[in-house]
Amino acid sequence: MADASRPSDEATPAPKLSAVEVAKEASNYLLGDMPQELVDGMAGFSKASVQLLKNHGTYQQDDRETRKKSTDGKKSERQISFMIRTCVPGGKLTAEQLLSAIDMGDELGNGTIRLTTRQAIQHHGVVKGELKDFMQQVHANQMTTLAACGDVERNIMCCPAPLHGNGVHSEMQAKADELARHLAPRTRAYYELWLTDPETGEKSRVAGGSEEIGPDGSAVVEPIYGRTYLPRKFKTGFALPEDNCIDVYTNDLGFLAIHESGRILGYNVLTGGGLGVTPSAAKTFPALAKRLGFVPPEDVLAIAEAVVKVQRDFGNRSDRKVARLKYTIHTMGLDAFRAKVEEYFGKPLAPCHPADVHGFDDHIGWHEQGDGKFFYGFNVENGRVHDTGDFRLKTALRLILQNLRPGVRITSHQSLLFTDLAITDRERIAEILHAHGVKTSEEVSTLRRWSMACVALPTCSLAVAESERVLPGLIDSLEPEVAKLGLSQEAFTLRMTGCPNACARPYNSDIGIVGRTAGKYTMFLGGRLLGDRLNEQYKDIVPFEDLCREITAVLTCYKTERQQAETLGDFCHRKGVANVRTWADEWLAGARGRETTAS
Ligand code: SRM
Ligand code: SF4
Repeated sequence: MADASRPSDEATPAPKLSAVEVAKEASNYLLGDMPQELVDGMAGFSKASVQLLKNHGTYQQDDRETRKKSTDGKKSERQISFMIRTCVPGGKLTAEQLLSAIDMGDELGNGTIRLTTRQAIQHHGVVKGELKDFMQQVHANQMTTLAACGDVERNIMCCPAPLHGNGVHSEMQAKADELARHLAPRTRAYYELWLTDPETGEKSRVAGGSEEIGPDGSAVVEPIYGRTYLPRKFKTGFALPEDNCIDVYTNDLGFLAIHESGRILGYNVLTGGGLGVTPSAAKTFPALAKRLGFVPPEDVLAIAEAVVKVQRDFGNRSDRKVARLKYTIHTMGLDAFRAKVEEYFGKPLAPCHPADVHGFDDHIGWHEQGDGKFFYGFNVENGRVHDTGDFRLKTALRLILQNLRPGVRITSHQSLLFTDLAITDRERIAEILHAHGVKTSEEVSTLRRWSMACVALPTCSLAVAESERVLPGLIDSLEPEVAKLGLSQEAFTLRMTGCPNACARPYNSDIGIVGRTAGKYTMFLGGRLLGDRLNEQYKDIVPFEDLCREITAVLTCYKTERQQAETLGDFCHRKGVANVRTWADEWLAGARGRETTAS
């Protein structure tokens, strides 16, 4: 593939590199001082290593609640531990791999695991002294944490449905796997650091070491990324027009599979999606990906590589707030960006196929696979697998995995699909779940099923408000209100995050609730299940205690004024968020009046 020259810096001096860029540059392909720091007896790593570690799939964190407990006026000592994210391309794994991940959570983590909004697995609470053991167990499990975080291609998402009827899903899933392998970093640092046997010095190779030889005769370590990798995280996803379950438009790079008669003709290439914002920096914004062009299946790897390389060479390396691909496109302009991608790609891009997303399926419940077997979409609230009191989801999952040995897939809604089942397994699964105080998906309300919350407190260092720990309670109070309105069967997305970074994708949902400050949230309305429209701010600084009433007011407005079969998001968008607010505020004032009269 022809590689165009990088931008010239002859005319203007290059802006100062960000500290993360400096650390990457000095790291010798992501190794840095980590080998020494790993065994220095300290609880954590240096600032530079903390940045490099992300590319190895781990974040240094501390329990923020323990931090707060200092009462003597002094700064409390931070209890450092690590969050570790394991890649699961397209969410596909085996029963053994998931069982092992659950065991590792018990043995080395905080006793839980978390299924993420990008179909991966997170562990929390691993201490530094056990990081290496953890990574070796992940490797023994034939998985990797390399590039689960960091300035590289992250876990590639793909519709996980095991539908074998016409071959389209399997073909797309195989393409996503191929691309994940193609874009995996080749550095040997990962196995130098984590997989070297301390006694024999023997290394188990995971992804490393390119065979490519450069013009000077030396091996090219990272043929795609180069020495300093990408300016920022990079995310890719694969979806189908009739099923955008992975929210393809929120990815830096999206592939929408265009198919006819059971054959994928090619992919519409979408670029520049990304949701995170910093409210104090007006230059930041959420964006949905833009339609760039169409490629046949055999060009997917080449076009992805071209887009990645353009971002590598033209993305902002001095200001990380505006370093994602969406800002590169915004700065260059879409046409200039497309021209540059075509230059790297080596040929012009065909225009996009007119097809676009028109459906969405979370794959929850029982479904035929098309090969005589069945799969069961099992709702895991906020992706957290735990045993707490009478609710023993972790134990129930263990039993299902051990007894039935199903295939497993993680959805981008933080839930699970058990695959390759017989219909006779239905009763057995329900029995196991009920015996452990867990509801089947069929018993979970539509409202809860379509909700998501990010991790937030106590582990996330960026959280300003609660999310995972409070959304279940909010839904408990909303469920009777929704039932009273006769909307229990209505599917709409309710997504909550503990800060504006948007890890549960609140900005294209029907109702987005985003942490603003402790106990207060910004509400957004007017996105939709299809994921192809950003929502708009509805109200700011709403106390958590008011959220139930505020949402009930919006739903009452929807119930009263909607047109037939109109979804909540479409209704809010058509009526206008300001008009919904006026209506809902009048209703709330009336409701308060009625309460006063009644008392
Ligand atoms: Fe995220 C940072 C958790 C999906 C946008 N995200 C974080 C960190 C690592 C906090 C940090 O930097 O210290 C969070 C770890 C908290 C913890 O204690 O576990 C975190 N993000 C998550 C997960 C686990 C949320 C979940 O509930 O599942 C998701 C892991 C996905 C994965 O498996 O790879 C997760 N994060 C997302 C998504 C959704 C998506 O990708 O589909 C987004 C919005 C899409 C996007 O990228 O724009 C997202 N996370 C961010 C951002 C904002 C990025 C930006 O461009 O502004 C940050 C902060 C940053 O990068 O500086 C962030
Ligand atoms: Fe943390 Fe914010 Fe992401 Fe939630 S949205 S996990 S609070 S960074």
